[in-house]
Amino acid sequence: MTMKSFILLALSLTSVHTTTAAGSAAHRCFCQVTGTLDDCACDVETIDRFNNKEIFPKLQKLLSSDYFRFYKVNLNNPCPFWTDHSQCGLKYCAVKPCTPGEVPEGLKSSSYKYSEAASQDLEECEKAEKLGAVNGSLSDETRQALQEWKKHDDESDRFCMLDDVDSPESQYVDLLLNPERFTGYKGPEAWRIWNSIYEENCFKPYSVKRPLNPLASNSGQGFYCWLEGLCVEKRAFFRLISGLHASINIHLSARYLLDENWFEMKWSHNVSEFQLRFDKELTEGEGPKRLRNLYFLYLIELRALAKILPYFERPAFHLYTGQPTEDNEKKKLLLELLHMAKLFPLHFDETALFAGNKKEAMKLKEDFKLTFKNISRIMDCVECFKCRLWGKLQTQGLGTALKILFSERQIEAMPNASNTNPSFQLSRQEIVSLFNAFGRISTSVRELDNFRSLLSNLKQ
Ligand SMILES: Cc1cc2nc3c(=O)[nH]c(=O)nc-3n(C[C@H](O)[C@H](O)[C@H](O)COP(=O)(O)OP(=O)(O)OC[C@H]3O[C@@H](n4cnc5c(N)ncnc54)[C@H](O)[C@@H]3O)c2cc1C
Ligand SMILES: *[C@@H]1O[C@H](CO)[C@@H](O)[C@H](O)[C@H]1NC(C)=O
Ligand SMILES: *[C@@H]1O[C@H](CO)[C@@H](O)[C@H](O)[C@H]1NC(C)=O
Ligand SMILES: *[C@@H]1O[C@H](CO)[C@@H](O)[C@H](O)[C@H]1NC(C)=O
Ligand SMILES: CC(=O)N[C@H]1CO[C@H](CO)[C@@H](O)[C@@H]1O
Repeated sequence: MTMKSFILLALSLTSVHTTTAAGSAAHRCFCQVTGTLDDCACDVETIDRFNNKEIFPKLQKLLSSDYFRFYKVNLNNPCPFWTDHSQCGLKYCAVKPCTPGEVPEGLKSSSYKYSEAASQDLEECEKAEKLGAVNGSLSDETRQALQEWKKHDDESDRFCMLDDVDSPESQYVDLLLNPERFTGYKGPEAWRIWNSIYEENCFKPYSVKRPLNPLASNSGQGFYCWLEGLCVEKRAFFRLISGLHASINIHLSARYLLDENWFEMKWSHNVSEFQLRFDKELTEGEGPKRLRNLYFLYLIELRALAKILPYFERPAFHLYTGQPTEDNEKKKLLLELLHMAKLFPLHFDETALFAGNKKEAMKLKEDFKLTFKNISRIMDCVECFKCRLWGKLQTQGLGTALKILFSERQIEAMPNASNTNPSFQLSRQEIVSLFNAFGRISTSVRELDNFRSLLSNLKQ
């Protein structure tokens, strides 16, 4: 055989090999990531189109604004469940808090008010800020009543532990400077977190031991058979957590540290890392289901955004950073985004959850809430600070979405003074985490498109 024909043959062989491998490599991750999603009336393709073309670009723009990029968080809460010794020594885990000069004046002054003011002033401030967003035509007695109600009710409405933003331990973090990406956090420490979430904080029939822990021997039993036996709410709970887990693992595969030299670090897609996590054959069939759970999570958060629209339509609501022109512009952008979310044709129907027998439903909701709160506490046990930051932000964001979907209170554009029920409220922290958490899920859905093409072009 001449050299030339050998090369030709080799080339044609590779290309044949490439097409089959390409088809199957993409297929093995995405074969089941198509069509109708379980427990809801929506399909993957509709979400892909809607997210990638419409939501994603607008949301990215919104999240780069000052209001949304500065997130106040306490990363120094001790782990309430076990003593964590190993502080993450990996440099990619470091979170760089903002120096005072980097935080916009408007944000700082309100935190100044909160942290420095005497306690009765603090109440005044809180009242001014929270009730200030509400129409001013309330009588003093109503205000007083609302204030009282709110203290009690906010807590009962919540799905999530919120950091004490007034604590001196809480700091602003610039999320744009601290992107969620590969950190190298893995092994027993990371598994302990996921394990305690799935094993101790997820509903499941007690008789079933899921072969989650990679340290334990794999019984070969499929994870998902036990899911069938659960009521829709408990199944939803698991799928939300699994969707969040999938999203985190997509991000670390999409922003993997590929190369590092004296001058720069190169972060980009690591296709084999993605395959290890989501390829059907490499994950005993679980990978594609995890990706479907990501879409489920997407639908839940999207529905919450559609539902919260009237709250942000209030004329008195401002994305306050102290720069009026920019603040108005951003509010306009926010409302455009929410209107877009509202127009999505196949929304999740949250009324299907916690329906049925009232007493049982209430109990179930209470359990759901307590369990989710506990998961938000577990985030304080994550040793890698960068992971802790995004873990806290995303559980808070999801908790806020659940609060929106399942609050007993009306979300209205004009609070009704003669209504004795206090109106629905969100804190700045809840707002920032809600949108940034959705930003993560939206980015993951977008990244799946990138991985799909990378896998199709795979040469090996
Ligand atoms: C809160 C938190 C945030 C993190 N953030 C980051 C980060 O920003 N950057 C980073 O590089 N690493 C992060 N990590 C670590 C990362 O998630 C993995 O734990 C780590 O990469 C090790 O991966 P693994 O392949 O061993 O499996 P893990 O992802 O640790 O999963 C453990 C086991 O859970 C099961 N499992 C995996 N995915 C799913 C799913 N979607 N649904 C259901 N079950 C599943 C599998 O059986 C798997 O063996 C974070 C971890 C935690 C707990
Ligand atoms: C909270 O989570 C911890 C750690 O996994 C677990 O030990 C504890 O039982 C959980 N508590 C509740 C009330 O679920
Ligand atoms: C990509 O991920 C795989 C699997 O984790 C790893 O073995 C490989 O070294 C990574 N590639 C690069 C360029 O870092
Ligand atoms: C305000 O609430 C009262 C009592 O619930 C109701 O009768 C009234 O119609 C409401 N007004 C508006 C404008 O919604
Ligand atoms: C019920 C209502 O709309 N009350 C007041 C809301 O605030 C505006 C502007 O301050 C007043 O004009 C309304 O009367």
